[in-house]
Amino acid sequence: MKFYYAPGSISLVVHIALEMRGLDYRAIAVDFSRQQQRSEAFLAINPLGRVPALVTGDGVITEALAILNYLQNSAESATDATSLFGYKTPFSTAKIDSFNAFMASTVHVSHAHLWRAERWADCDIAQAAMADKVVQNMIAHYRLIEDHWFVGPWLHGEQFSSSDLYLFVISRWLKGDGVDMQQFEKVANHYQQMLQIKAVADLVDNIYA
Ligand SMILES: N[C@@H](CCC(=O)N[C@@H](CS)C(=O)NCC(=O)O)C(=O)O
Repeated sequence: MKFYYAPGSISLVVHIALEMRGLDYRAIAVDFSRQQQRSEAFLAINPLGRVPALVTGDGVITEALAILNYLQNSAESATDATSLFGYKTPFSTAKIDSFNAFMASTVHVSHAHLWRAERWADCDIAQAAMADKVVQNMIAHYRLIEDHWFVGPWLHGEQFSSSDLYLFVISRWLKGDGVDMQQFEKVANHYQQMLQIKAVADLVDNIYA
């Protein structure tokens, strides 16, 4: 498999999953500073010009959520299914999907209003107004995670899941968004817990430093 990623981006969610499962893949960096995500070569892989993208034997998969589900379904059919994807009941997998969809479609998008406002508005005043809402929105989302979603010791309880990857990666963006993670005690502890996982520490210290 070929895995297209960019440091600092949501691709870290998938990158950790690939590493934790010990899968055979080749990581290919997409250099945003050189606008490689808009190059003809990359647009042929993902016409949206975004990472992550995973090239499998069956074709390309885009969207972090879909790639995680693909890896999960592959693990279920494989004999080496690891504890990373240990939840199996319809309800528990739906809870994972529910949280991950919230992170992908709401929290990630709120964060992007600071960094990619040009996607939604051309006018400087509108872009500035969107940027001004980021702290308030991110705090509201994280309050919901802390008070409603978080079960502990992992997000959904005793069993680690792909939702822990999502929570960790987006939490890394809080500081840049102007939000102090320490106001969310469970999230801050979870962040430190995640850093104890070797695959996570290796990626964060090196490729995503
Ligand atoms: N919904 C997509 C979002 C992917 C996405 O927005 N990736 C960003 C990095 S976090 C990107 O590639 N941005 C490049 C650009 O906007 O030019 C997913 O969850 O995979």
